[in-house]
Amino acid sequence: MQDIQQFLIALGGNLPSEVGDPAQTLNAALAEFLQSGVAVETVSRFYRTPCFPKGAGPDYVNAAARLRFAGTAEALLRVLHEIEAHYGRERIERWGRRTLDLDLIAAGDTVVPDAETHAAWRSLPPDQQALNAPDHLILPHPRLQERAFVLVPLADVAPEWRHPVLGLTVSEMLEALPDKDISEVRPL
Ligand code: PH2
Ligand code: MG
Ligand code: MG
Repeated sequence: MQDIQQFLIALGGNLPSEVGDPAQTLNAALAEFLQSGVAVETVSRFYRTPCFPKGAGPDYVNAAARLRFAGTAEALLRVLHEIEAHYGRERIERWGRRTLDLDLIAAGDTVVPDAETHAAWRSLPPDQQALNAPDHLILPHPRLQERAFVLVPLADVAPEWRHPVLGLTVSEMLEALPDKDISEVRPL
């Protein structure tokens, strides 16, 4: 059996699903992990966050969780996609609206697929970010250090987790963001 690894995920949604509003959808999704052999160690508070990019859709509810799972990052990603599908997630628009988005943020301190590819995705200019989606898993998530809607919830569950490429903890990455971005992320 494989080693049990610690994984960090981000949860979000800004459209109602068949189980209710985004907060109800996030709770229902979290309850499903155990059936897939994934242990949910800690869940953050839930936050209301303005949609990024601004104006692309209604406010999101965002959260983060620390998971333990005895499988690969790719296997966990399949579980995330299965759970998303249960809540009516349709992969049409990349950024605007979704009932449930489960993003794999990190698998311990592993860098996937390699440091060079990671650097290329991290430095993608903003106008290219909406056009180019990686077709393979990139870990840690290449945009996590820029987004208050990821870092604020993550600071609830893993403030000391250190980014294996940037060398900064979650708390340090959060401190580097503009105060305005942080103040827009409000507990529900
Ligand atoms: N997710 C996106 C696009 N925009 N905005 C907020 N506030 N929260 C999100 O989780 C989010 C977003 C793509 O997954
Ligand atoms: Mg997302
Ligand atoms: Mg996603």
